[in-house]
Amino acid sequence: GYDLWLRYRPLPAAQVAAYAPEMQHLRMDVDSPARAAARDELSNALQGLLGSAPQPVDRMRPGTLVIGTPASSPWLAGLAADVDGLGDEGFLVRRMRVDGQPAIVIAANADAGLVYGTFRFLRLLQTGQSLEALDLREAPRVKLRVLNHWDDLNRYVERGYSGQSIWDWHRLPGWLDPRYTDYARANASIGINGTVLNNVNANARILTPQYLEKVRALAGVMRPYGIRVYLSARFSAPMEIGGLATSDPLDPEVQRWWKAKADEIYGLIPDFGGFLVKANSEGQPGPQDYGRSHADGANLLADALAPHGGVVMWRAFVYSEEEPDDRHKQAYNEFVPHDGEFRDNVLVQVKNGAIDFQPREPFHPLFGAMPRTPLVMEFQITKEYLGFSTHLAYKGTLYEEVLRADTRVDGEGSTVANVVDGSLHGHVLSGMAGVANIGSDRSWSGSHFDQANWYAYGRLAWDPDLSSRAIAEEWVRMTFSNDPALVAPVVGMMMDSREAVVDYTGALGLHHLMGRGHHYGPGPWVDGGPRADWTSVYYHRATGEGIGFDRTTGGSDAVSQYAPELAAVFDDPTRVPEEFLLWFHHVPWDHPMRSGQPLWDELVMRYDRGVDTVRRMRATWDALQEHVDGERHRQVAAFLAIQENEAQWWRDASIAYFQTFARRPLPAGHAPPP
Ligand code: GCW
Repeated sequence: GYDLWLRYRPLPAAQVAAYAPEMQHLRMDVDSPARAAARDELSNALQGLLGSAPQPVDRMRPGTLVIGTPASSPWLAGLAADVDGLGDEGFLVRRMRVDGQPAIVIAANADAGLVYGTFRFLRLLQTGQSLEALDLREAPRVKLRVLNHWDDLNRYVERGYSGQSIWDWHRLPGWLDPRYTDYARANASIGINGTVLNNVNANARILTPQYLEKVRALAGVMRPYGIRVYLSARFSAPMEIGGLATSDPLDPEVQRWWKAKADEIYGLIPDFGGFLVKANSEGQPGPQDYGRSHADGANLLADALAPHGGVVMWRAFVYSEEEPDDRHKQAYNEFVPHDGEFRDNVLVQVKNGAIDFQPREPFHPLFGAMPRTPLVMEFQITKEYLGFSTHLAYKGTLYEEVLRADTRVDGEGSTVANVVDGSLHGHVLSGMAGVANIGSDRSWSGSHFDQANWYAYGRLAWDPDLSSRAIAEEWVRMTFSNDPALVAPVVGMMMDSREAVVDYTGALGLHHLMGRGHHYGPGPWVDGGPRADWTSVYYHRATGEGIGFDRTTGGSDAVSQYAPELAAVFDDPTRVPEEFLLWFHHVPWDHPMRSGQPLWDELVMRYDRGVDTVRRMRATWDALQEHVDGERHRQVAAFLAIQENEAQWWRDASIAYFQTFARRPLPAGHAPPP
C-alpha cells in the first residue's frame, strides 16, 4: 500500500503497444527542481508502466513528449494563446504536431503547471485511456488546496488512526526521511498545494527558532512539488514563547511580536503560506479572552503576514459550553456580524456541517451567509466519526453531497461549491482544507480504502464539480487494476459505503450518537458528564413521545440561518428531506414516513439496511480474491469482518436503547441480534 495510487505497475501488453511508440523521447529543459521532479516522475512512471523511460532529445523525432512553457521553449511558442488564462497551475496536454512531427505536448505557464500536467498525463495511462483525441486544458477552481495535519510535536496525531505523525521532528532538520518526498509527490499528483504541518490545538513551540529550522527543511522538500507549508498558530504564543504579559490583539507590543515573528519565518521560508488558527473554541486561547472579536484576532496575524503575501485561515469551528443556545447556531452567530471586517488576506475556515464531521450533516449555514469574506471548506479526511481506519467508508460521496448542496442565497444554483471557489461572491482567494488521515503506517492512511478519501479530497479541491463516482473509478484503476471484473464491483462497494455507515450509526438526521471521547462505538445513552454539548442525549432528544432535535422556527430556530426558501423546506416536516428529518424536527415515533411505515419501523429498517450493505460489501470483496494481491485482499477482508461485527453492535445497541423510549415492538423482518 505504500505506493498509493502511484504504483506504476506494468500495463497489459496491448496498452504498452499502443502507448510506447508515442513516448520514446523527451524534449524538455530541466532547469529547476520542479522540472527535475516532473522529469523524474515521468521516467520512473513510464519505466514501470511501459518498461522503458523516454530518452532526452534536443530535436523533434517521431514519438516525442514535449514538455515546457511557451514563454521559454521556442518549439512551444505557438501555444502561448492556448495557455493564456491558465494561471501558474493550469496546463494543457495535447496530441499535436511539433516541428512537423507527431508529439504529445504538456504545456503550462509555470513549473507548477508542468508538474500537474505531468501527473495528469500519467493518470491517463494509469487508467488506460485512449490518447487518440488527447486535448486537455485544465486549471484548478480553488486556489488554496490544503491538508490540515492534526499532528502534535510528540508525533501523536489527534483523531489519527494510521500510526504516528509522519513528521519526525526529533530527527529534523538533519534527516529528511524519503517519505516526505513521496508525500509531496502523492499530494502534487492530485493538486494539493499546501500543508499545515501541526495540530490546530497548537503548541506554541512550533514558532520557536529551533522548530522553524525543521519547518524550513520540510518546506524545501515540498517546494519543487508546488506545496507551501503553513503552521497552526497558538493565539497565546506571545506570552508562551515571547515573554509578553498579554496576547491582546490590540496591544502594540503583541502586534510588534507577531510582525517580528512573521519576518523571521519569511527570512527562513520565503514562500511560507501563512497561519491556521483555532481560537476560542474547546478551551483554546483567542481574542475573546480580551473582549476582542474574531476579526480583531485574525487581522492581527493578517497584518503581520501581509507584507510577505501570507494568509490567515481563521476557523469558525467555535462553540462554548457556557452558551445555552443550540450549538448548531453558534458559529453563525459569532461570525456573520463580522462579515466585511476581515482583512483581504483572511479566509474563514468552516467545517462542512454545523456540528462536527458527522456521517451526514446538512451543509453549514455559514456558506453563503458571509458574502464579503472568502470561506474555506473544511472537510475531514480522517474518519473520526465513520469508524476510524477499519470501517470502509468512501467519503467522496459526502464531499460531493455537500459541495452540490444549493444554499439558495443568490437564487437557484448558489451551490456550496460556488461559494467555496469564490465565484458566487467574486473572491480572488478561495480554499479547501482536508483534515489529513496520513500517518506513519506503511499504507499511509491506516487502511487501503482510506487512501481513496485523501485522493477524492484532492481531486474535489481541484474541481469541486467532479463526480465522486468518477473519482472512485480513477482511484480503483490506479490503486488496484483496470480489470473491469474488479473496477465495477469495487466502485459499487465504495459508492454504497458511506450510506451504510449513516444507516448503522443512526439515519434520518440523527447525529452525535457515539461514545464520548473516543467517538468510535455507539453511545446514544451518553448523558451528563462534563458538558451537555458533548453528550448524545442532547442531540437525539428521545422521549416516550418521539425523537429528534427541534430546530424549527418553533424550536431552536437554527433553520432561520439558511436562506428563506431553504429554511421553509427544512422547517416543514412534510418537505424536509427525510435524511434530515430528525436533524430539524422532533417527531412522534409513529410519524408517517414516505415509505408508508411509521418512523420507528423506518429507523429499525435503516439500521438493518446498514448491516446488510456491509455484508454485501464483504461478499463482493470475497469474490474478488483472484483479482487482488493476497496481502491487500487479506487486510481489506479482515477489516470488513470487523466492520460487519461493529455495524451489528451499533445497530443492536442503538435499537435496544431507543426502544426503551419508543416502547414499540421490532418490526417484522428485523433480524434479532445473534
Ligand atoms: O471534531 C472535533 C475533534 C477534536 C478537534 C476539533 C476541532 C482538533 O473531536 O479532536 O480538535 O473537532 O476541529 O478543532
